[in-house]
Amino acid sequence: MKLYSVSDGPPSLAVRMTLKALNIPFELVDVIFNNGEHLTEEYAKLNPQKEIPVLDDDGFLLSESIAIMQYLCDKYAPDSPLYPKDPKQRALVNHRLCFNGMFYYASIGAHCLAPMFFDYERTPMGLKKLNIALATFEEYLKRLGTKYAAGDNLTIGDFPLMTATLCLEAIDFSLDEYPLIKNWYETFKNENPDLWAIAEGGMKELAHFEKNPPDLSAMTHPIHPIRKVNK
Ligand SMILES: N[C@@H](CCC(=O)N[C@@H](CS)C(=O)NCC(=O)O)C(=O)O
Repeated sequence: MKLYSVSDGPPSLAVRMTLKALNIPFELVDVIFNNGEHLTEEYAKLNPQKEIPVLDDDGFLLSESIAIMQYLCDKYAPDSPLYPKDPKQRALVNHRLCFNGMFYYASIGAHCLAPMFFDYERTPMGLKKLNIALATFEEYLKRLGTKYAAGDNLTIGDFPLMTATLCLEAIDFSLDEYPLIKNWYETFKNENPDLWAIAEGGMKELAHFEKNPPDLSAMTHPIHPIRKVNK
């Protein structure tokens, strides 16, 4: 099994956490985002969306990090509490996965990551959306009242929420206004050091890029404006 992954990409890191938590051996193929390795026609054969990550399980190609995490659990660990079978418990895990992708990480990525790599400003509107997403996650944690995002046990629902939240740590965004998120984030780190070790590498890379914006001027991106660099 191969995972095409970018070393500081939250969706890739969430899949790597899943592989680690399930003890599945795999070959890690590093895709260098800053060189635009994912924008080639060769890469599009793996994933026509030209996004990272992609799983290649003996020729079975799967993109979309959430689908990959669900597939890994279903195929290799159907009885794992990481992806419970009980319909309501599983629905909550699925909710956290969807909430993250559609709402939480969507606003974190737009506010924290896009301006780190491309020619965008952080805007008051982006900050507003980010705070709405954080307040919503805070409320979900309050309503459920459990240690982890979808219950008292760790599930795959926690992984992408963690790898999204690490982007905030990378830009020194304080979680003081969101005590339940802060507590959940620290609990995850303390109780799952081997999983956090995977995420921490990405967080440190992002923290580096926050202070030293990468030079992507050799890249032609189909969507994002490339920052001009004075050489
Ligand atoms: N929906 C995708 C999103 C993955 C994603 O956003 N990957 C980023 C890297 S972290 C990417 O490939 N972006 C392509 C680009 O910006 O050119 C997933 O969850 O797998």
